[in-house]
Amino acid sequence: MGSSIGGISVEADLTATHCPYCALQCGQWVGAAGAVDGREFPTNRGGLCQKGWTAGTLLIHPDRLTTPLLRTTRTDPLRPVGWDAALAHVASRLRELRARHGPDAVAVFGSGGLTNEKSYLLGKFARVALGTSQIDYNGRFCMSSAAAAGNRAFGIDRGLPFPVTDLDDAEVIVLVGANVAETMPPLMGHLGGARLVVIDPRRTPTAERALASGGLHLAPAPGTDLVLALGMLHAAAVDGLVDHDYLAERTTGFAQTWEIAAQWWPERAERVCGVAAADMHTVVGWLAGAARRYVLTARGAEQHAHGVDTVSAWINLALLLGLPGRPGSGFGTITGQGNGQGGREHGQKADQLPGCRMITTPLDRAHVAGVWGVDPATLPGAGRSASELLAALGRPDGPKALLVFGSNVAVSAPDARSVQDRLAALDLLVVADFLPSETARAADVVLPVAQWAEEEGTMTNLEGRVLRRRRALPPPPGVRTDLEVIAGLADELGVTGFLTDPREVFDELRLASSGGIADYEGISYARLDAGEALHWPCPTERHPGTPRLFLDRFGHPDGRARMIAVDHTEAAEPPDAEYPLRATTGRVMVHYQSGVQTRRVAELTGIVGESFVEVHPDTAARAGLADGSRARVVSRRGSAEARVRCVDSLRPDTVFLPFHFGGAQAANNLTLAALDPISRMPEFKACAVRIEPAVRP
Ligand SMILES: Nc1nc2c(c(=O)[nH]1)N[C@H]1C(S)=C(S)[C@@H](COP(=O)(O)OP(=O)(O)OC[C@H]3O[C@@H](n4cnc5c(=O)[nH]c(N)nc54)[C@H](O)[C@@H]3O)O[C@H]1N2
Ligand SMILES: Nc1nc2c(c(=O)[nH]1)N[C@H]1C(S)=C(S)[C@@H](COP(=O)(O)OP(=O)(O)OC[C@H]3O[C@@H](n4cnc5c(=O)[nH]c(N)nc54)[C@H](O)[C@@H]3O)O[C@H]1N2
Ligand code: SF4
Ligand SMILES: [Mo]
Repeated sequence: MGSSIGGISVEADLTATHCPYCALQCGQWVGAAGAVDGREFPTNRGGLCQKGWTAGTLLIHPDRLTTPLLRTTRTDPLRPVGWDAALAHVASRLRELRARHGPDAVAVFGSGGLTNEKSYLLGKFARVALGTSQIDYNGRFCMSSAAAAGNRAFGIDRGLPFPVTDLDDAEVIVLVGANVAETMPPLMGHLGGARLVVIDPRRTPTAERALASGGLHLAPAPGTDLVLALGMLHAAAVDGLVDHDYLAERTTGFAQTWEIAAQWWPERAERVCGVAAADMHTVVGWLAGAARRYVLTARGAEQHAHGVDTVSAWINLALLLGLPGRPGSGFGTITGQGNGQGGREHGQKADQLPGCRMITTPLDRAHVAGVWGVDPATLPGAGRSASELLAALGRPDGPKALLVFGSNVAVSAPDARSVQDRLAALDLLVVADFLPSETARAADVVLPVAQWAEEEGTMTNLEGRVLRRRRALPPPPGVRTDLEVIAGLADELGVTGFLTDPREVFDELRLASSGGIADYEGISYARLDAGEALHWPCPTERHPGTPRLFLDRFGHPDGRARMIAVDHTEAAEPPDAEYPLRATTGRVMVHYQSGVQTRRVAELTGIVGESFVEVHPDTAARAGLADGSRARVVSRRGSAEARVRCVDSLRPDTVFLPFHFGGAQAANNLTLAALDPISRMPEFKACAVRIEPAVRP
């Protein structure tokens, strides 16, 4: 690499890039042989978590896919094949299925782990080369509830409308369903000065930090956050803490919101969620009494069948106290995947086109069709959401072929066993990956692709800041980039106009996003490589970008934020006599998502090498279990094997499993695909289970 990147001088063989994993996008140096070091960057200040430190081992892992694999019947093993043969086979099967069943017979599943360039090209490929409406992505499982709630309240969906360094000076931060000490460890460095309130059914490491900061840990039952927010809203009102001037100047909808919140006095809310009414008064008092204060949500609050309303309830509280759009205060949601923000802006979502444009809006269609050089009438409409798409696979009216880029749905989708059945019912499953994920192992064709340190591109981190991913070393021989794979397939299908150079793809994306909500037109590789910190929207090359949104106005035409009247709904599957416990799921520090990558890193599996279930000791004893026993957790969908971890601080009615393991240990054998009516987010964080000793084989 050269001697200066972004104004930073570079050692001879080190490349300045960012971590492959989460949305914090910590700065990394990567050496020409794949060695990784922390790099000074505002989100991580030089530090990395264990996943980031060990990411380099996967570049040279023996399981690395280095040749396309193909089989013509599912009973055969996958066999190595050349690229020409693999792509020609896929294209001919796609043509055949399309001719027989129509364009929607082919579906595409993308990822918030893909660069902006890949997300954009995949969306274009689906709409232009395949002509299918059937595209969605794993961000549906991640940010969709937060995005929908942000859109309806603020008119713009940017996870954090401010840089994370703004949090450094906060006095009070309320974290709702966020375990950042494990999910984004370097972020804790930005929260250290504040009194923290952590809302989580479990006493997580983040909750421990809250207690150490003089704050509180509130432990609602899974799926009852909305009631807690209503109780706190009520407490704020009766304690005289409402910011009436702010409500009058900057919001609408208070009267309707209050009609519902008025019925949720803290003691009544306490009976549903289990958090003491006194604590509700305390927390709103802290928030109202501080000058610099934030409310942040993450997946614990959002991954529910009423996740959008739950986020809206927390936004309502933040608005009531006058936080959003004020310097030094705000509401935000903590985006999860590396490109979870950019990945949801550039057209992988069933209903969206690049720039957060809507596929159902004629002007939006016309703009994007113009950039793509096609007739707007040829663009398909909105397709099925991720869960609904997976549930339709192989059905008479559903897709017969699926192309997967960057997701391991066989492990990470709700009710994973039935998703595996659907994959098995397909005529054609194609998976592009660099490792043999559970989904890849089920495929007819596997296409080996480059990893983060082997490719160029851009990512948009949790702050809406666009970053450069840079190539430190070439991919192994035989491996192609996702862009080359997508363009190669388009070519085989006889469709031209698919570029493979990331910079050229980005320049096209800039035009497609121009004038949209997520406007990238003014962002260029040249500006990023010169070290500029560019947050979207950035409409022109002279525009400085927008690190802070909403300071003057919100995104709705009237400039006001909207309070949305929301009320409590019981979880889709409440506990009963047969399944008396609430199971919730989430993450541990050393594993990432479905675990395809981190389960292959010895340093990480040495710390957590198998699934576990956190159980209160009394609950364990009642089930004939003790710390260290092997348990079977059973729901109406299936069961998951896990080692018992007795946790005194856990609610006795709740158990917790990580979702990082597959097969018999998969937490998603238990979960259900009950979907939020607006975001179509599945209820990952609450299902009814019982727990019993594992039957010995
Ligand atoms: N180590 C690690 N880090 C990651 C990832 C990873 O897989 N591993 N993934 C990245 C991605 S894609 C994401 S989306 C983020 C997710 O980041 P987080 O949202 O912080 O992670 P989770 O563990 O899914 O959920 C957070 C907490 O929600 C709690 N919770 C469960 N149910 C409820 C509930 O009903 N209400 C409330 N208030 N809390 C509840 C859980 O106990 C858990 O501690 O992490 C990112 N960072
Ligand atoms: N029970 C439960 N289930 C959950 C959650 C939960 O909290 N509980 N969380 C949900 C959330 S928030 C998320 S984000 C999802 C994530 O779950 P998945 O969508 O399954 O994500 P990963 O496990 O990261 O799988 C990514 C796959 O793509 C590959 N990959 C990585 N980068 C690239 C790339 O650039 N190109 C290509 N072609 N392949 C790549 C990896 O090797 C891996 O096989 O899981 C969801 N599932
Ligand atoms: S916190 Fe996220 S971005 Fe930073 S090193 Fe860990 S996984 Fe990578
Ligand atoms: Mo996520």
